[in-house]
Amino acid sequence: MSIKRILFIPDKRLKQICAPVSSLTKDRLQLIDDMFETMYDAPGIGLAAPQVGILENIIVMDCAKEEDEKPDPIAMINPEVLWFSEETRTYEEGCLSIPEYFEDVTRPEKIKVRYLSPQEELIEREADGLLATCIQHEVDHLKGKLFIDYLSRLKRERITKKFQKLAKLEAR
Ligand code: K1U
Ligand code: ZN
Repeated sequence: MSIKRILFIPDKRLKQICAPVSSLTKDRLQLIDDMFETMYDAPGIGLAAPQVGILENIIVMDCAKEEDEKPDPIAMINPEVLWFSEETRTYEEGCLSIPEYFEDVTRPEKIKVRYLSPQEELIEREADGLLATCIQHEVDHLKGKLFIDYLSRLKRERITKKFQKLAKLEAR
């Protein structure tokens, strides 16, 4: 297993549309293990493959946040959100590709998602609360969409400029 480098905005790979996974090879199963290790190390509650530079439809998450909660690792391959509830929920989201920046985002409270598990089972399940928020955040990553795309243009431009400056300093 290995910890991968997480890409930060304005890396162009974070704005690309990812490709469906056609087969679960040994390399892809290894990637899933590495994504879990990278997510737990960060730490975070989710991670999408493009955040580690792989433009494929793979996400991992573990929304068991409390110390006394049992870990609940979930990997989804080719996830598709089939249904969104009308009720919404607002949560202060963060993103490992935009470190130390948090803002409220309102999304559907409940969803139904279909995906392939690493064991190649086709799974359909409903999710609510933090898990539903996290799945939507991660599925957005696969479409090149970031949580800052839900914010006002002013807020989005401000945070993007900050990270553009940091990237320029690092490239020197
Ligand atoms: O996809 C990512 O960038 C990971 C992101 C997932 C996420 C957070 C909040 C709402 C929806 C999706 C994170 O994990 S940011 C870090 C974070 O939220 C966290 C870190 C440590 C403990 C608890 C939460
Ligand atoms: Zn994110």
